[in-house]
Amino acid sequence: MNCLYDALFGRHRDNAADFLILPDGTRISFAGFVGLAAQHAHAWRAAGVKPGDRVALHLEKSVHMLAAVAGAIQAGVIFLPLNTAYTAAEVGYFVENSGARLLICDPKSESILAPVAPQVRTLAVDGAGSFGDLARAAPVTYPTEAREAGDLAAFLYTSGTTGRSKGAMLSHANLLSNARVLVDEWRFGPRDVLLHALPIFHTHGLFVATNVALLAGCPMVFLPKFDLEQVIAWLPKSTVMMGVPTFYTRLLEDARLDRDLVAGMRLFVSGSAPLLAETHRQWQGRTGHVILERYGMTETNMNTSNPYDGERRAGTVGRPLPGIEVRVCDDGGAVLPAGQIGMVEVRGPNVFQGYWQMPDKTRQELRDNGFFITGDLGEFSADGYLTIVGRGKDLVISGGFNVYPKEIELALDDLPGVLESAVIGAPHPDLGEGVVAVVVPEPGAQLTPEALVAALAGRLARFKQPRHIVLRSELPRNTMGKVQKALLRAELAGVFGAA
Ligand code: MCA
Ligand code: AMP
Repeated sequence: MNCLYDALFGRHRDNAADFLILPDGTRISFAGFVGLAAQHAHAWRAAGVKPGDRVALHLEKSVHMLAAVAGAIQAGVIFLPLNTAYTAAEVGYFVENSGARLLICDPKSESILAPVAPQVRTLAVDGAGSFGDLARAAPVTYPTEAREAGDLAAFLYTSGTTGRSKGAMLSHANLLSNARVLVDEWRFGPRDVLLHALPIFHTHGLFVATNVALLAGCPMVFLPKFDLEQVIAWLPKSTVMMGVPTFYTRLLEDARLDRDLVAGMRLFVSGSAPLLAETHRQWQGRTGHVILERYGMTETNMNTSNPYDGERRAGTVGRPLPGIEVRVCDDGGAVLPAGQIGMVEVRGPNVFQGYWQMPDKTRQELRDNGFFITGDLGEFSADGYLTIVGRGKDLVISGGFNVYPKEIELALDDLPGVLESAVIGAPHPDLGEGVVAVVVPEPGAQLTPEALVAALAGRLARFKQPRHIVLRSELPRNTMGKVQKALLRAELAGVFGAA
């Protein structure tokens, strides 16, 4: 028994229906994909990986990457999907911290990543002796490794307010329980066609979108990334799209978006970052569809959702999903009534198992009674809709990617000539929020924003790098000496022209 494998893949062994539709029209059936997954399970074993080992994947979105993930689940291997935008230094940290036995990557990044992962074999997906070759040579069936519901399936690294990334440990049961709830709540069935333009190294694209399609037995139009032309071309042949708010704002900027284009669609889901009420309304005006906004986290998968039937209220993230408790608490953990703002806490089968080898961090965020302290500030309405009103954690969400200011500040402060820095998010018309750094040079240092960005290049993924840098002689501080980021946010709100 391997409940996650059996539910997502095993039962499709003889299913000849389409699972993946690629942009060039190629179709891969469920049964075909199950065979590919088995070949990748063999490849993990052939590469020396055992059940319970960790492996890291630094791969562009592809059928092979998805099959490597599925194969890891079948082989009982814990997988770490990594954002391909991460630099070698960032990948090195994840590999070392997780103790990953093997890192697989695309051929183009092999030479860059090999030095940071000396304890693992870096194998390309294609090419002689590669992981891909191991898979291609393998049989299309594999004796599935038994896994208990509580066994770990994946580590997803999430940056922290201290600047150090933490590996969120997700069990088979965490992933399966959430996917089941979402299939029911969003009425997924085999007649759906899911337009999939999200990356598959994060919860949204991998667990919310892909697992739901697998459970429902519906095909996915599997686009390599969000490409406006491709999305517009495939919308008429799809029934559901899941996206970050940037997908919706980009589509709204295109005159081709109208009711006819989306006539065959039944559902648009948004999440990972706040959807502006204005975007929600504009979308309804142009398409006649009301976007369904939901709220989740890496540590918990999805927690709340606006209803499928019933009012999808703009600016809110809806009600707690079935089987999941969501409460709003004061600083001491006492539950607050509707109408009061406090910390959002979550408990349920979806909540992760803790941070890998960080018991103190786990204790700080996961209460003994099972409630996870999300770091988001929220408020319930009298009729049970949750609004996320802000963040108790210092976090910027840029185009759906999380950027923790502390990590950027530590990198900036480390550069020659930088005395100190403060990083904030400012409203951005395309990305929701854009990263802004206020940097104080050391006396006499000649710094320019361009030189600072160039110096960060090898250290931080591009999406984390400031898109706007302001040089100042000092940072505003309160009487306790704490940097007043609220003042900076107010002052710099217009730098991207979106305030
Ligand atoms: C790309 N770039 C970005 C971002 N993405 N910069 C800031 N923020 C970003 N999100 C940079 C690139 O490095 C490049 O920089 C330039 O922008 C253009 O790159 P390109 O690849 O063309 O970008 P894009 O295709 O336009 O991508 C924007 C995007 C993409 C479509 C918004 O970032 C995306 O798909 N985001 C989705 C993220 C996601 O799945 N989040 C879910 C996390 P340069 O030109 O200078 O080199 S899971 C989660 O949050 C929870 C659990 C939840 O609730 O879902
Ligand atoms: P991640 O660490 O990538 O899992 O990001 C999780 C964070 O994204 C949450 O803690 C929220 O701050 C934010 N988030 C996700 N969905 C929404 C939403 N619909 N509205 C507002 N914030 C959201």
